[in-house]
Amino acid sequence: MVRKKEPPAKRFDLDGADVAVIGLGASGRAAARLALAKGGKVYVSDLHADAQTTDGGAELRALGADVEWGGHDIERVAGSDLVVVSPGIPTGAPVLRALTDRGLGWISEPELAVRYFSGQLIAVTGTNGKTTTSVLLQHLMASAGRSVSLGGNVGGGLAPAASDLVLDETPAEWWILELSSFQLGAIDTLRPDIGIVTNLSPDHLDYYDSVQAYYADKARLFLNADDHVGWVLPAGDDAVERLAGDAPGHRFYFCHEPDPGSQAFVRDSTLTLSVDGVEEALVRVDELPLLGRHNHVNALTAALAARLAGVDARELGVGLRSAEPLPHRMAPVADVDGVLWVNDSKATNVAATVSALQSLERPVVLLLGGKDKDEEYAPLRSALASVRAAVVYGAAGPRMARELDGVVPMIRVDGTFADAVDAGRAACEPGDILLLSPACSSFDMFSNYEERGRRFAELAESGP
Ligand code: UMA
Repeated sequence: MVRKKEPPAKRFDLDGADVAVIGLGASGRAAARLALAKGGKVYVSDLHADAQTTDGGAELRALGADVEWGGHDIERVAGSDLVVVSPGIPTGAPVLRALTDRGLGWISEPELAVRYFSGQLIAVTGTNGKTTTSVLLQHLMASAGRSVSLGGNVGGGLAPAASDLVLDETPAEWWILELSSFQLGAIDTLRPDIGIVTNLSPDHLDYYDSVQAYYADKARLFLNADDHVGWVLPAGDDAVERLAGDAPGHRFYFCHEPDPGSQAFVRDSTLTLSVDGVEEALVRVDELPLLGRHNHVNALTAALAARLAGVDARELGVGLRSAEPLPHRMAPVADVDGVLWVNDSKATNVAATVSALQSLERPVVLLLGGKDKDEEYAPLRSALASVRAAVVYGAAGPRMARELDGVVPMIRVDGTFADAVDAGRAACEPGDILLLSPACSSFDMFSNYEERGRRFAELAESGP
């Protein structure tokens, strides 16, 4: 359905070129491996020198890279033919400021990867639901027999960085890349054949100066748009429409309610597509193995994109019935004395928690807290109205307690994560859901949201 783009006019030859890679995380390591494989003379550096960093560095050294940890040689970086920057490095970091001051630019790792890919690209961005949508889309295409690989910002060990896909022995015909705003902020030639925006709301305000700056990076998805691109967008979302502006391409819309302008919706409790003006019923929502209304929307999004990629309605029905929930995203982890424990630790911002709460029909006791990312908590107020009790904990606890005062019975816990979970357990009645959907990142108590989610599941098993 979506026509293939013209081959790129410009080739990118790294043979003998000086390539600087900033950061020795998953992204930097993948970029360095790819640049080495393409004949580049690679210098990789990282500000830190912890064991994970030095182990990664040693691997790259063995492959022929020049590796430095504990700092960046700014002159060397500035003198390189190409600089590839890891997404977690703020543009205000001294090494990037030094490049900016010299009028020099850099690219992100997925931009490097797509320069060596001539197949069809599906790019997935948005504030929430990116990973669920991307993984489900891969499942729908793979189960329909398409040659497809998933990579990018996915994380959690579920998929590699984009550059690793280039080095696959048998390259896939289709790539699905999940792209964060940080990665999109430094693209240059990347142009999707199908581009998806799941939704848009404020996030990463600990990194960006303003919501506008975050949206501006997201908007770069549309940078190289042409008439061949199929855009998959939420219906009636003004912020997303502003992001897309007047970008060329065909727009297709998804929406939970049947909306006259949308091509994917729920009608009579059934996920339905209407791409060519003929309605195609895919699967009843109660047959979908993913919990919650927002997951129905993620499924509509993925199904619409797969349909544009040529998967037919029958194949989509089969794929949707065999989908599996992702870990840490509305994942039921235990049923303890009639209380369903649901791990939504990946909800690291307010919008994700609001959407989790809106998607559940049973009474909820909510665990809320973590590292404060300077987001406003007020948008939680109306969603909290239906909650039996909220336990607020962690570094964000005091501000949450202040900003949400009087909205919901609130239990303030100043102790450990286990203390917070115990308080939540005690507040539940049989039939309730104990929901970890904390609206904050985990870094005040854990190294990442996965560790937080695993701890929650362990506490369900171990009892009070
Ligand atoms: N560093 C420097 N100099 C600096 C600052 C940092 O060298 O001035 C170093 C750090 O010491 C660290 C590295 O740079 O070693 C930074 O790595 P990174 O934070 O970019 O992380 P990676 O391990 O490379 O993983 C990144 C994505 N992480 C982030 O965007 C924060 C991963 O997304 C992604 O899977 C991976 O690239 C491959 O594409 C994870 C994520 O949390 C899942 N993403 C955020 C999200 O989804 O909300 C955006």
